[in-house]
Amino acid sequence: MPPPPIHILGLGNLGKLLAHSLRKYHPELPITLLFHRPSLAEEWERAGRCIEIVRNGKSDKQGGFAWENVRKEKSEIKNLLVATKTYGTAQAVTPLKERLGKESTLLFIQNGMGTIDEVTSQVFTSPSTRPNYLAGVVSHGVYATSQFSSVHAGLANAVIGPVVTDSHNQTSIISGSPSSYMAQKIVGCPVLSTSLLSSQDLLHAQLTKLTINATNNPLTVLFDCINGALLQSPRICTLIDRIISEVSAVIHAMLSNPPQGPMPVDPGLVHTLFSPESLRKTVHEVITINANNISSMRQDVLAGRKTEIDYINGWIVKKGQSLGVTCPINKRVVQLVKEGRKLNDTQID
Ligand code: KPL
Repeated sequence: MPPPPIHILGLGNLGKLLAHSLRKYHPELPITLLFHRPSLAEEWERAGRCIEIVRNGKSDKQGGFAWENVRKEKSEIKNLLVATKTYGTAQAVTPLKERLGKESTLLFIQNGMGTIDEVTSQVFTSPSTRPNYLAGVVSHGVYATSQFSSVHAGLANAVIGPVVTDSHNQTSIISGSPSSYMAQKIVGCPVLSTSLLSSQDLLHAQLTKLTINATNNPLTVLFDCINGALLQSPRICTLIDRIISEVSAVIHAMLSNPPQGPMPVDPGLVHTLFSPESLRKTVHEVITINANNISSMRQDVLAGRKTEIDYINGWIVKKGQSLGVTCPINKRVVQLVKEGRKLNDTQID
C-alpha cells in the first residue's frame, strides 16, 4: 500500500519550502499540489513540473508531484497542509470543505494570528464534522524568485503542535495529534529542524513569532530594506523596542486573563518568555539569522500584493482593545503600511 498522500494548499514561500523538503526526504510520499487558478497549471509546466529551492547558492530542483485543480476534484483529503496567505485562507479552504471530515487533519503553516478562528467560524462551523487542526511556526527565511523557485536565505527551525483557539469567545482546544502522520513526515526533513510541541508551547511559539513578524516585517516595508539593515540603525532599534513593549503588554494581559485568554499560564513563565527584554533578545536573534532575507511582507509589497498586516500588528491592536491595552504604535504602523508610506530613520517621531 502506498503511504497516504499529503495535499498542499498555498504555494508561496513556505508552501514551496515544505513541499520541496517533503519530496526530498520522503521520495516515496505521494504529494499533491492544489492549484486554485488555471494559470498555475501553465506556470507549473513552464517550471518543468519542479519546485526549485536555492540554498547557499546551490539550486536543488525536486519533481514528482501530482497536482489538482481545487474546484474539480472531489476525493477525500486526509492530510492538508495549509500555507496560503492569512487573508485568503478561509476562502481558499471553502471549496475543499466537502473533502475534509472528522478524520482529516489540517496543518496551518502561516505567519500572523486569527486565520484558524476564521476558518472555524466561516467554513467548519459544526463541531461534529470539524477536522483536526495542527499549526506550525516556521522561522526559516525564504524569498521567491519566481512562482516555483525560492531562495532559502535564513536557515532556522520550525515547530508544530495542536491548536488552541478561542473563537466565539469560548475557551476550547481543537486538538490534532502532534504525532500525526503529516507532522512526523515534516519532522523527518532534517533541513527544517522541526520539533513537536504541546498546545501551550505552540501558543508561546506563535506569540513569539508574532512579535518577530510585528517588528521585522512592517519595518522592512516602511524603511524599504532587508531584515538585517534594521539593526544597523539605533533609531529603528528604539522603534522595535516600542513595538515590543506594546506586544508584551498584550501577551501578558492575554495569558494572565483566563476568561479571555486561551488557558491559564504560570506568571513566572509568561515573564520569562514575554518580558520586553526576552522578546527583544529573540527578535534581534531571528533578524540576525535572517539578515539577508527580504521579509515576507516586503516581498508582498514589492510584488504589488496585499499585506498580512491585519493578522500581525492589526491582530495585536484588536486583541489589545478587547483586553483594555492600548497599542498606539502598532496602530500607527498598520496605518503607515496601509498608506504605502516609505520612511527614513530620521522621520521616526
Ligand atoms: O517570518 C519571517 C518573514 O519574513 O515573514 C522572517 C522569519 C522574519 C524572515 O524574514
